[in-house]
Amino acid sequence: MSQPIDTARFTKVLVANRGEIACRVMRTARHMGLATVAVYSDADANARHVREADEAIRIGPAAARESYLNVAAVLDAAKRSGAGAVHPGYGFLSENAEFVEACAKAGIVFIGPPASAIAAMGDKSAAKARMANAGVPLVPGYHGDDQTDDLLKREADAIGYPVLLKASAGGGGKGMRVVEAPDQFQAALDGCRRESRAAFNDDRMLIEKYLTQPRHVEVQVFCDAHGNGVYLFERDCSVQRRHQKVLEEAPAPGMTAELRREMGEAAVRAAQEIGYVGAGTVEFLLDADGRFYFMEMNTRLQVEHPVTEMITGQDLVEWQLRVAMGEPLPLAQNELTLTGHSFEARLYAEDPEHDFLPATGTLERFDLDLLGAGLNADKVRLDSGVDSGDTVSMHYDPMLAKLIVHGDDRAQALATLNRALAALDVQGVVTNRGFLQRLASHPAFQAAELDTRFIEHHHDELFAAKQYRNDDYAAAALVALEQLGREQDSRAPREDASWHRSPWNRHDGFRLNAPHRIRVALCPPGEASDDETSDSIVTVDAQRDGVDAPWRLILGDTPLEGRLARLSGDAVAITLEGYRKRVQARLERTAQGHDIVMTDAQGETRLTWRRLDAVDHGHHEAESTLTAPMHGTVVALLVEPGTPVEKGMPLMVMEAMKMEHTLSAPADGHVESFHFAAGDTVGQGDVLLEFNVKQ
Ligand code: MV4
Repeated sequence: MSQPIDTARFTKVLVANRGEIACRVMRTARHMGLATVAVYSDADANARHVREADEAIRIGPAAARESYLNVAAVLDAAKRSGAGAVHPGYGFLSENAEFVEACAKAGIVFIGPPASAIAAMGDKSAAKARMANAGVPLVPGYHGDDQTDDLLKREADAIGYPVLLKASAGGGGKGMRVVEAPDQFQAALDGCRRESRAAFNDDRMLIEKYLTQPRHVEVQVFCDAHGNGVYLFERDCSVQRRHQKVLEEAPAPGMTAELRREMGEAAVRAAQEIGYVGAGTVEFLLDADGRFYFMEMNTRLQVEHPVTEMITGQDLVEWQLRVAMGEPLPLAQNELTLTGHSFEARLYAEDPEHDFLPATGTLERFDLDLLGAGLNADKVRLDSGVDSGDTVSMHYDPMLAKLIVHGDDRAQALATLNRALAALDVQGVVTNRGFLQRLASHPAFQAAELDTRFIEHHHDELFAAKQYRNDDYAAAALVALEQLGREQDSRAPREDASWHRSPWNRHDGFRLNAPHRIRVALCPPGEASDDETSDSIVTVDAQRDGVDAPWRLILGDTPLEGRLARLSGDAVAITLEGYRKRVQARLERTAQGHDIVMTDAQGETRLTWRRLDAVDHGHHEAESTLTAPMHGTVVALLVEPGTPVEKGMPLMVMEAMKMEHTLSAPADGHVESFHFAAGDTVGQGDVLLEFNVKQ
């Protein structure tokens, strides 16, 4: 069935969104040769989506209601820019039928379904009636117009308890109540009605049999304007927290080919029943017995669409743009294939230790060290709306980015996810990264024992305080020692006895000679105190005979021999008693002090540290030496020995790896002697000069 349609070719697309989805949509638009227009609120004037756009238009103040949700302002931006089409992303105006109609009136293509399809799914009761009509399985229940108390009670009794009361106007878990027994029905009905009147100005209810351990399995569908519809298989999104998805995967574990086809075909029938066009998701509850039931339809592209892209090798935003241009679907059902397995983990700026309170601040670092973690760039994707240096405000959803991975099978993909989570360097803003690692490495998750109460069910293990072992303290001590070795100013730690100030600063690659004996104190984050006798503090004594010698550590009374070798990026190899492990090691400044964060596929180990005492210098208390960290050439000597210099003043210039490095005074004092002259070649570890610190 083919009907003539206006080919609505457009060359410029406005993205009516922000964050990762705005960046993601623009990436595909660019690849397709389209010009991109971003919109921004005052809070986002320099946000990543604005930086990446060809053009960007201010649409109002920070508050979403006055900017990203403001139909008139977004439409005005589309007209001003001359964009032929608007992509709404998800959230904001993506399921706003009024906005869709306003676009049509202005002659602008809305990249999404017709307003009528959005409206058809907006009302749960009406939608259920239409789904029943299309032969889509429904949870046994009642979704009629008669809303008298008596009738609803009789229907609930007939369905059998427990039942679930849902607001007809609700969705996404809003306005739902479980009723366990008949004598609780009336009170629950009254409460639920009150809530939905307040939230939606509509108190119509529907009743369903309550499934106690369902999985959330949703089918990606796509329809074009020519009457074609396909499904791009399913995703399992059972791991949620308060109806907020956390981990998603495709395909859903345990699906048979037959169930996949039945669910897929039911989903396409659901979409075609309401005249759907574009990308949509039909959500099902999958019961433990393998039966599935329609839950709701999301009439937009979803956050978790990348897992479908990974297993199908298709770009769903490209499909959306092509369908919006009037083209037929790029592939037919029998041309779509499912390869391997994919996971998505959502990185939120929120604090799992404090009831997931949203976090704000400046992202000092935001990087994914693929190389250091030994990851294949084809198998890992980071969809992000932020970069290092960006600020995270409280105005919008706290999702920062999504980490998406692909593997040949579920186990391989999950191992890659854990490795990639460990390789993510995010500093300055508290995130749920550690929580994602605990989830993704949980034995029940690894065994695909999924249901919608997974987090609740495994709460104790997911939130248990980490148990620290001797090896954790020793490894952290080695990271601290390496950092101290790079440090310029040997006196800073002694002056700075508090946990709150930086015991180091990074200037260039030159290091002060490692002192003969160092003590560091380590403790779990949040337990830092100035009381050195506190039980939670472990002190480590460290000594070595030279830069190439191993560290001899004493932890409490346990002696250990250890080494640290830097690999690439944040990757280091830590060897303890001949047992070598590769981890990502970072130093983070936190509110409590300075943390050493070591991540590997098993999760995150975080210890707050400080240096306890300084150096045993023998007779030359205040004398230091500066050594070359690598092979190079001396370019110039900048001061006369004996001339007083202030801390930070340049003393010497060296060239190494085709770069000039300036070596500066570690403290107020003077150069006692230089060991080399301009033009000399120096080797790694050579003492370059003796420095006398002013007392
Ligand atoms: C249910 C259900 C059990 N039985 N319906 C939650 C969101 C909304 N779209 C529907 N939801 C549910 N409906 C019946 N008949 C359990 C849920 C549910 C849920 C569903 C998917 C993912 C997470 C969930 C968490 C709690 C409850």
